[in-house]
Amino acid sequence: MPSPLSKDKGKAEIQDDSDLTEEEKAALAAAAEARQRSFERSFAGPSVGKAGLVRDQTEINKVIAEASKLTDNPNRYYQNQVRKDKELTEKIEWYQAKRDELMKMANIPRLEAEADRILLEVEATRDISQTIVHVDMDAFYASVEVQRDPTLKGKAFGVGQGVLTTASYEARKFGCRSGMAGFIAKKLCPHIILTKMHFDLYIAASKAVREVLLQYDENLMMASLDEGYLNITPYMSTHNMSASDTVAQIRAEVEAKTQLTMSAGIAPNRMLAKICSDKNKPNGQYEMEFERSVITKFMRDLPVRKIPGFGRVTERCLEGLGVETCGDIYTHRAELLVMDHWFGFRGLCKAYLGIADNNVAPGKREERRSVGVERTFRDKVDEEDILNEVASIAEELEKDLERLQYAGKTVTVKYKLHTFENKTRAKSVGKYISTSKEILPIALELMKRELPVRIRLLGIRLSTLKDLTIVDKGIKGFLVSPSKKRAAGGSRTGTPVPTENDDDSPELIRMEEEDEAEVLDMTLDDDQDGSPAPNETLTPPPTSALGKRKSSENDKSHLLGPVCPICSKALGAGTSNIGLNEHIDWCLNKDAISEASKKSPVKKARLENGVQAKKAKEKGTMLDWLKKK
Ligand code: TTP
Ligand code: MG
Repeated sequence: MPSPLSKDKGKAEIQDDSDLTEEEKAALAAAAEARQRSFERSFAGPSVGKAGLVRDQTEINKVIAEASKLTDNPNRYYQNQVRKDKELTEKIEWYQAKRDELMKMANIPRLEAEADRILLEVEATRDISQTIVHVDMDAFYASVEVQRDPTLKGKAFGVGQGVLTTASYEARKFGCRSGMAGFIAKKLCPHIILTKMHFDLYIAASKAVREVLLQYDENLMMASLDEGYLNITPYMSTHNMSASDTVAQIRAEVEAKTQLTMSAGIAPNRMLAKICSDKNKPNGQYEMEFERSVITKFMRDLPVRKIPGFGRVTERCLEGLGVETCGDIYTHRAELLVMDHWFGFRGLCKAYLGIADNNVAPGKREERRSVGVERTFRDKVDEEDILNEVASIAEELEKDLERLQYAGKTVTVKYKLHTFENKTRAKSVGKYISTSKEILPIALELMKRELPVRIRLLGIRLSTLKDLTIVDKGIKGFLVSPSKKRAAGGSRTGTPVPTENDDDSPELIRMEEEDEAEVLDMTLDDDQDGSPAPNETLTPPPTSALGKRKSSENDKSHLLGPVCPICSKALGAGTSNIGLNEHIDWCLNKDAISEASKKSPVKKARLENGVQAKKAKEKGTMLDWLKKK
């Protein structure tokens, strides 16, 4: 990024600015301001882009940040946000430094040409033959609550008392939204009413909606209680109806049957349909033109955050690389291509082009084997702190179980030592359990036996599940795919560096978060998804340079001179490709080993055996690609 500040002066540590020029001082002030705004934004939560939030978000973020300072729990939440923000900032700086390092030796026109070639390849996969619809109920729990208690109609209210699962559109005008702590909602909207939840009612309403939808596509893909995907292509053709008429009819039927309104998006793929369903919310529909040029134009100005699967962390990391809209992906394609390993270039191309999966098929809820929550943090040793964390995770797990409608018999506590070793301890009980009150004593018992430990990840998982939606045959399969609301789906995976997913904030239920693929070597459940997220989400940040690798291209063209892309060393004019490759292999292994040795003796040993380096090579990385010339 061009900046009036020299690299060293740009560092936050500057105390004395007397030797700075006016331009440098202004740049510093702007950077500080941006940092503060970004920090305040970290309080905004995952549902920050929700329909109906009309109050100025910057203002809201300030109120939330201020209110968070005043919790009973002496600043723990606030301090945690401060820590996480700092770590995310470091992570972004690391990405920036990596980008600069790789770009220093890159041949930009050639990188751009390669990026264009990949874009063409991705473009060739575009399919606009199917009409996909995403439907999403408006303020779902809140609307059901109004049916239960009509006095709530027209009022600012939230559903859920400790944490809001949703807010009425009247409350959203004040900035109240899903995932927000009740006390913060009250700060933003002092007259807000907080109601209890009534899951049985939401499930019944969802079932009624689903019955209507199934008339239009028997392969209906429910993504949660209140949203789903349909492929209406066959229906349109057999009934000789347009997409918009079909969808208007669906919405009218749903409303007639349930007295609840729904919004819908019509597009050639699931990602676009989902984005579109939010466009005319509440009680509206939006149809994307099935035209390549219209779609790409639509994507160009779309903030990356609007892409399902791009959460807060991805948003900020991409922003750090100059990418705020999908159009910026193209502008920065050379940098993003060299960052393929961390950002998944093909996924970004898909976002830029508006290309995604158009497959609509019922998910397989019955395949879920467990529901779990994990959190990562900096090393924790304090026993009380660890046990508090267990309690807080158990509460979060209860919410996920309630939401996903599961109970289970086996409680597993998983932790990761500071040496990166994973341990799990499990205990089964004779009856199905699902509340924190039931899970916590077991989890505590399991964890207490392990103390003292120095850990950096903690998780609780419930398995041997029972599907609580299978009350009778009619409801079976009703929640066919818990997919999209994946964070709520339980799996929290972690990197050594905290991510948005290692949140111990009141953001109990995090929907629309990015795929928790920021994983080194652990995943609690593997039964997520069905999500339309087109992206390959971020791979591990700085401390996990050897984490998950992305596939890359097999291009044979030269991008760099005989300069090692890892250590920047010039290898001499006569160095052949074989010589360059040998050097890169050596460098990769050397980096891998030194990286690992800073962290884990176990990993170090594995790496020294060449296992990891071989794995990385097999999977293919940007570096492999750079090597293949
Ligand atoms: P959403 O469809 O995301 O929200 P909504 O239906 O309340 O509002 P909108 O009009 O914007 O679609 O979620 C559906 C329901 O899922 C919501 O009513 C409550 C529940 N939910 C949670 O429990 N936790 C969450 O974090 C979110 C976002 C939703
Ligand atoms: Mg909804």
